[in-house]
Amino acid sequence: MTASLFTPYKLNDTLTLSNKILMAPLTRCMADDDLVPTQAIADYYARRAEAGLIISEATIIRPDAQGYPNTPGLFTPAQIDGWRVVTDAVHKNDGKIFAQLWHTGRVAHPHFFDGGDVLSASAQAVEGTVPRMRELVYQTPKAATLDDIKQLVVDYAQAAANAIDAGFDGVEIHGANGYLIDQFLHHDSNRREDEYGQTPENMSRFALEVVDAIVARIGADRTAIRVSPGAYFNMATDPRDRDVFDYLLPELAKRNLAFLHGGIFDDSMQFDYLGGSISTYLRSVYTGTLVGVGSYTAETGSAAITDNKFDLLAIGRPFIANPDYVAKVRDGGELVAYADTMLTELI
Ligand code: FNR
Ligand code: 8K6
Repeated sequence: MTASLFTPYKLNDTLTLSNKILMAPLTRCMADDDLVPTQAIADYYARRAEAGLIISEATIIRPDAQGYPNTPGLFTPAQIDGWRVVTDAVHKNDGKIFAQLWHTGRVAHPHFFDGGDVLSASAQAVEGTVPRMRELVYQTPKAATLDDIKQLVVDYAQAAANAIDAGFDGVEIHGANGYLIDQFLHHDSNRREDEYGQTPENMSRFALEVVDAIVARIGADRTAIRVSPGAYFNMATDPRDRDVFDYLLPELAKRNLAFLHGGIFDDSMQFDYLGGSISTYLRSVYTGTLVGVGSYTAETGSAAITDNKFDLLAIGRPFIANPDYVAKVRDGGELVAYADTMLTELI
């Protein structure tokens, strides 16, 4: 029933995965106070090395990208050294690991970076407060100037180069879940009137500039991206967003990236303006390797791959509960059910 997951998958001439199960990126908020990954984090990922590919927890590209406590970074020498311990441990167990590169944009909070501006596409705040730190109310961001945007693109590319330096096999650009790149891609958060706003081409410009800068630094074979065409987290819905993704996705396909990954918690969610689920929509407009995700089991995910709904399956919460998820699925072992209380510990 899960056999389709256990054949190798060639992403490109550089990378072949040993199976089709990816570990989804999972923020754990357990880096040290300098945002350096610890030995416990290295051990946690090493235990999961049987995944065809691990995608790291979202990792911030620079200080003002931070929106949650103790999320790791990839911008200081100590952070790069800390990640090298992680990637060495994963490689020693024959695994592969990509870094997920993150800027939270308007979901950042100056509490984490000693004040300073919160940047977004436009001065449109997201409602609410930082999870688990309810006293921190989200602020109205500053609309990024053209100079800010140039610097952000440079900093994304530098973080990608740092990831390779730290021994990662590649990077996944976090363009999903209502964070900075996604804030340019949705009308709720992008009200700009310059060349980064209003039209699908303009609203896609920042995402494509980041992709192109990273590809120029580390190569398309080692570059992937995650996107959320359906607004569901930190973002309000606007049916006009469809046109933006109808433009963006074929542009991404032209770039021959390692893969495209949907950003969603439950792929059975239907979006009227996308004509179905996230994976159905992405499959209809994107021609390259597609990663499906969102409340799948190994059985339902394997069936979706057999039905050609997507090519690779990412598993999130079950991987938190079962470090040996892949072996259990392969050998028919009993899975431990995920519970939110497991987030306090790295098993
Ligand atoms: C997430 N998710 C997530 N997504 C992402 O792109 N970057 C991240 O850092 C995180 N962090 C994160 C933390 C926790 C605790 C959860 C539960 C989720 C979303 C995750 O990658 C995945 O899309 C969802 O969990 C849905 O997949 P599952 O869990 O149903 O297999
Ligand atoms: C990028 C991730 C930030 C991480 C913080 C922890 C997230 C915990 C999520 C728990 C799952 C809740 C699902 C809510 C999704 C919204 C769906 C409508």
